[in-house]
Amino acid sequence: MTRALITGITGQDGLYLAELLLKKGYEVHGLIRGQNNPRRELVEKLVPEVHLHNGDLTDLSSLMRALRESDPQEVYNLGAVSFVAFSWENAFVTSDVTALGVLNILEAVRLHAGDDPGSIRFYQASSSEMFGKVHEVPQKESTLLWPRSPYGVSKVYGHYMTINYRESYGMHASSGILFNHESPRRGEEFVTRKVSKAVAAIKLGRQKEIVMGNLDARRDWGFAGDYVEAMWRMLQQDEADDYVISTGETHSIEELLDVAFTHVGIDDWRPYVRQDPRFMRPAEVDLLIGDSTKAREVLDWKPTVAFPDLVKMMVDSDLAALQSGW
Ligand code: NDP
Ligand code: GDR
Repeated sequence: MTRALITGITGQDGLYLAELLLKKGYEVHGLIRGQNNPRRELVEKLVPEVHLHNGDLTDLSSLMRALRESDPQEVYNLGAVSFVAFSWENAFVTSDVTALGVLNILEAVRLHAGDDPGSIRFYQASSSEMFGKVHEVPQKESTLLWPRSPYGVSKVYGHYMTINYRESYGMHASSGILFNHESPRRGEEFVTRKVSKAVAAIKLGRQKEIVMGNLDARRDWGFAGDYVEAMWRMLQQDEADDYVISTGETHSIEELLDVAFTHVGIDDWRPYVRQDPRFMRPAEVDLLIGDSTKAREVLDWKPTVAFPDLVKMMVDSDLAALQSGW
């Protein structure tokens, strides 16, 4: 039975990946932080088979212990401070976890693997935020990285450190440069979920408006369930490598609002949406659209959920949750 250790098990991707690996017959281990993590209950409810280990990406000895206890053949590093807007206000914490945390886990894996550094396959959750002020459209693996936030800068550090461990020590370390991916499990601070939840509440007469930031930004949004499949496929390759994972379509925040409101029968969203500088960012990533040709050819991966279906899935899920009194 293959054993995998997932950091970030309580997050959106951690939960989907745990479900996928369990379905494939893996023994799944997850790293959970904090002395009374409020999301432990959710993990125990959704994926009760997962073995949880206390640990934090900023604490090397806790990572060594989790590796010793789980002794995995595959490690997926999904843990991060992942909210871009938050990263300006908490740049040090973001760097500590999202950048230096990658160094910690890579080093822990290297030490745990001992004489055979390639024996543990490692996945790093890199991000399209690394492209930032984009230098090429669409963005691919070779596009120049120009991050625009402390989060983006941290991800660039983790990305290059992963490549460096591969090249220096022969580790089987791959990076997935994933574009935005969403689901009903998306954190409520991110724009798709903020919109789906608010639209559901407005439809049911429980909320009057949504207060938002920049409506012009464009993102390449896919479904998280598809994207964790790509992570797994990367680690099944003989050679470690880096891959862009994206749909190849881009949509603005305005289009997101169009689809979400229309789905509940409201044709004009403008009376319900107010912009506030509070939600504007010091530097914006204006346009993201990924070219995932390499992943499609080498990994035989492709997305299965189109943008309008993704938005409708999220709105329907929030409607159902609100109606059931959740
Ligand atoms: P989430 O924000 O949903 O989850 C982040 C996870 O990281 C949580 O489990 C969180 O735990 C954990 N974490 C935070 N700080 C630490 C720490 N100090 N030590 C250990 N774990 C920690 O993110 P997603 O699931 O959406 O994303 C997964 C990864 O993929 C992240 O690295 C993200 O940056 C990256 N990514 C995400 C994309 C997306 O569109 N979703 C796109 C590209 C990259 P806790 O519950 O305790 O806070
Ligand atoms: P992003 O996701 O920054 O792309 O990072 P987010 O959903 O937060 O923002 C997307 C775009 O929407 C604009 N926006 C708003 N965003 C939020 N959160 N709230 C608002 O009210 C709002 N109004 C407009 C933003 O300015 C931005 O342009 C996500 C995270 O999951 C990262 O961890 C991941 O690496 C990248 O996706 C790829």
